[in-house]
Amino acid sequence: MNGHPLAYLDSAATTQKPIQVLDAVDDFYRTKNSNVHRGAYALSAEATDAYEGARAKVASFINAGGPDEVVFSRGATTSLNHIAYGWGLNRLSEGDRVVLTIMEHHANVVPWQLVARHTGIELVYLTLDDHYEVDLSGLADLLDERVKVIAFSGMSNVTGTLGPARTLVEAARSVGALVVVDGAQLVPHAPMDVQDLDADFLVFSGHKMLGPTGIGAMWGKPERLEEMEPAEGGGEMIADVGLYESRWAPVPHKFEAGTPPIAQAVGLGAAVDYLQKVGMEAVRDHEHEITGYALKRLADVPDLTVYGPTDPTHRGGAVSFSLADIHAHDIATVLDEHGIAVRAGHHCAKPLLRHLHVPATARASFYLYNTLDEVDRLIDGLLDARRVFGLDA
Ligand code: C6P
Repeated sequence: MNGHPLAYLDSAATTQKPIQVLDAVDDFYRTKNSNVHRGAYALSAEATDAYEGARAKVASFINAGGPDEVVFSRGATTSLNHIAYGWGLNRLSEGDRVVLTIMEHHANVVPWQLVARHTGIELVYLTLDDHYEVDLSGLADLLDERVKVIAFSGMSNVTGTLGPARTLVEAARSVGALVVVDGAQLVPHAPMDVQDLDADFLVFSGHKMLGPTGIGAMWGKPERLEEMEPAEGGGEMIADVGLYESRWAPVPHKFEAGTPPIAQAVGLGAAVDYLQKVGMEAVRDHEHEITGYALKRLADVPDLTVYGPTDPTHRGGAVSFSLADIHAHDIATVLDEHGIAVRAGHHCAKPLLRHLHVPATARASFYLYNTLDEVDRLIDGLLDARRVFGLDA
């Protein structure tokens, strides 16, 4: 890239794909391509088996009670919209509260705002403290029967802050509220056990965990999925259709309207196989090492501010920073000239950036294929940015 080997430090945006995933998608299209749950012929049965097999793999990856607890969707965003519309719109009303955190991605803010427009519910935010941890000091005062949902990110895509899942699940239970965990940045990076997590819903995206784009999942507790209405209607999701009323197919199919992303699901299944073979503990430990090394080396770059917790074992591998008053896009441009890919901007987390009083940050994010050498190259690139923008003059 620009005359250098690519150092891809943007896995929080999307990850690279192993050959096993590419092969699985290719093999599906070459040998099994047909629609699922429809054709009364062998090829369609094979496609259906591959699609449902992928569901079973994803269910086992997060230790779900069974494959029917996993709904395939386009990704975390679509899953959160399903929950907000399918559950929130039908079950929330004026005076009810949804508690979010200031570090939420827009995907866990805007759908609730849309529900608020229709229902008059109130959105309430927990902020971050000076250590970039979710500030829980006001939580106890917030908790009353008005709180119906607590929805939070398992790991911030900007600061790497971990959502305090245990505390928030306990808090929600104490007032009978639902828990929605945005696992877009969590599920790809650490072992996940939904039975241990004990939330009501968990969402994530396949493309952030070595899988294809266009596929993701919503896990839900069986009773929640039963009581939830579909947010989309159409083929595949019905048991019967009359002129004025319809009945839904059983869970999870009632949430999968239309032809699903079949090859993408198969690719996600292969990604899950790959991650399980590596082992999620190993993935997590590797990222702790890289993130720890990055934080240590970034601390030595003059005029550089990191926005996020300092302990690499209690945070994710998304590391946002600014360098003096150089615009984040300019930093990314200089790094790009060194073959280093980082993201710059508001990272679809504008409330958080406002809270941090910065218009944009540069962000390096790591995954299992990144190396310490790439971190060294990042540091060299940042030192070059200092020279380019005259900070060393
Ligand atoms: N964050 C990033 O560069 P989708 O786009 O549906 O796959 O994922 C949405 C999403 C939801 N929650 C969190 C915490 C996220 O980080 C993301 C996606 C990307 O940080 C793209 S903005």
